[in-house]
Amino acid sequence: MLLQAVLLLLLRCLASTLGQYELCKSLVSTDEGSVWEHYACQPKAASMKDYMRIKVDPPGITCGNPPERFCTLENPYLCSDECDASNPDLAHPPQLMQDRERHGLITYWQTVTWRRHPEPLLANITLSWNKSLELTDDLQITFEYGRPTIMVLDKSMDHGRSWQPYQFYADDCLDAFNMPPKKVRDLSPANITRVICTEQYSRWVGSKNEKNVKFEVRARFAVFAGPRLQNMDGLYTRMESMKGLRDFFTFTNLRLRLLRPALGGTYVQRDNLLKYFYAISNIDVPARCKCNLHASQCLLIDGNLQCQCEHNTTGQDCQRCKKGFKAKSWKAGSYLPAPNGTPNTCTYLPGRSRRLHCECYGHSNRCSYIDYLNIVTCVSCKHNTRGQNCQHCRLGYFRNASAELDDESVCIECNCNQMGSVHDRCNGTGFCQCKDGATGAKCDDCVSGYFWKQGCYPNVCDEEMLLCQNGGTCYQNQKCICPPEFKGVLCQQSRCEAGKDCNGAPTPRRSAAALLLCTLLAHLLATLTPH
Ligand SMILES: *[C@@H]1O[C@H](CO)[C@@H](O)[C@H](O)[C@H]1NC(C)=O
Ligand SMILES: *[C@@H]1O[C@H](CO)[C@@H](O)[C@H](O)[C@H]1NC(C)=O
Ligand SMILES: *[C@@H]1O[C@H](CO)[C@@H](O)[C@H](O)[C@H]1NC(C)=O
Ligand SMILES: *[C@@H]1O[C@H](CO)[C@@H](O)[C@H](O)[C@H]1NC(C)=O
Ligand SMILES: *[C@@H]1O[C@H](CO)[C@@H](O)[C@H](O)[C@H]1NC(C)=O
Ligand SMILES: *[C@@H]1O[C@H](CO)[C@@H](O)[C@H](O)[C@H]1NC(C)=O
Ligand SMILES: [Ca+2]
Repeated sequence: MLLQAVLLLLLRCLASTLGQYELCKSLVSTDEGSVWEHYACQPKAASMKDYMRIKVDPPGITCGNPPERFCTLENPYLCSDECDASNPDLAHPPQLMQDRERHGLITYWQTVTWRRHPEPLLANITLSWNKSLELTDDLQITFEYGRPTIMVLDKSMDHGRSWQPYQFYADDCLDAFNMPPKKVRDLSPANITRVICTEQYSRWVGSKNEKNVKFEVRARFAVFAGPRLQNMDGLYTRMESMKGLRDFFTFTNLRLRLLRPALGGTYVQRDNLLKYFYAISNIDVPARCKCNLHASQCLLIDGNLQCQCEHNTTGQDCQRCKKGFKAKSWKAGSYLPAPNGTPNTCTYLPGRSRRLHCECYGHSNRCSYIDYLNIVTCVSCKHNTRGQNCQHCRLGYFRNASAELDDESVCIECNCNQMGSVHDRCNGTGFCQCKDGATGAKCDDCVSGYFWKQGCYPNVCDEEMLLCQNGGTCYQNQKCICPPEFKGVLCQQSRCEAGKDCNGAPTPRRSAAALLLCTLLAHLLATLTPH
């Protein structure tokens, strides 16, 4: 008990220090002992650049193959820098956009220079996670040697099948995109999810002064949560009620379309195209796994982020109910009511069972879940019952019509006659299946024309059609008992029929006996007669 109390305190304590929605469940004590309480929960925000896959287009856009020289915008005649893909110290591959920089050494991906001007210098950077994520703070891209003058940030929510613009960036929004320039702080709660074009991150201020391009998440959150995000409940309440707000921060892929590099002024200097290119040293993606408020953990498994789903949900984003837990349709967890939200747990199918004490009509107290059939079934039904709910009679038994389903004598043995029936099973009213000639509910009788002798056999003789002939008598329909002169099943055959033996051998034998009898009689007569 003490241990449990300490554990409880620890969990409560953790819950209060972890922040909001970071626990899916905790053990609470009630009158009936300790039980788990379930809450809406979400994983912690993380630096998702560690998990992103980067693809740059077109092929050959990365500098260094062949090696080339480049200059800087501030001093276009200082062109001592070199990009060489075959030299690790001078190479600028894409992974340098996501590395962890040490000792203040800035590492960056760099493109070829704009040597084909006036053909535009275009590059795409596609970032993929193979997982739905939700932005939790500003997305930030750090450009070395100046920020692009025209750029689009796109997002996909379906693993790159479809894309939509997320934000437009240009030093002149009207000119580049025919959109009026906006800032996030111009947005009201009603149009916070509007896609805007901003000039804030594209104007030339010197390449060292301002390197970052942002997609503002904090400023958008602040519209609901206050300037220092002190009222996150306000934001979470809006997330529940405002259609599209949660989706606005959700993505599986991001794409940067770089459409024109930094120019360092108004015009492109055609005589020094070696100073125009793109270089990115870092892309910060603060986000959390989208688990629909059904998981507090998101782990890297076989190279992919996966929610560790609770509440009997499953799927990469906990977006489905587990098999066997589809009583209600799936629902995302809810942030409301604060502070713990509603888990919207998936539950067992009703009717088939009620949790683990399932319906067995008193013939079993044990159930098990059969995964591949997706059913809960009673185990070891007693009283000769069977079935998912012990609602049927075992083979060889039938339903007692005058007993309730939960009666111990609900099933009556069929008692089929072993000799007369095909097998020992009977139908719902106790009738057995009889062999030819057998009849009766239990098949222990014979139909007429049959006689019983360890089963029913066709009559050999009777008093109607199968009469014994020549004075024979019918014995229990089984055989005719014939007089000595006759034989055959119905005594139909005379023993003399063959002819010659009849007046031969048998007659002298009979005469001898008669002669003997006569002799004896004659003797008797002689002794009795007075002389
Ligand atoms: C960048 O992506 C867009 C959209 O898919 C495509 O139209 C464009 O051709 C791509 N640009 C490059 C340089 O690959
Ligand atoms: C994406 O993630 C899912 C689930 O984690 C996995 O089955 C699939 O193979 C992954 N796809 C790629 C391309 O990694
Ligand atoms: C958003 O709404 C505010 C006030 O309703 C309006 O002033 C602003 O122009 C709107 N912004 C956009 C981008 O439509
Ligand atoms: C999910 O189902 C199991 C039974 O398989 C149950 O023990 C558990 O408590 C359920 N989880 C929730 C959150 O209801
Ligand atoms: C059928 O059920 C009734 C009611 O429980 C019981 O009295 C009767 O004995 C049962 N019949 C048989 C053959 O078991
Ligand atoms: C069982 O078989 C008997 C005889 O064939 C029939 O009369 C009776 O209706 C059957 N009962 C059921 C429930 O099928
Ligand atoms: Ca870097």
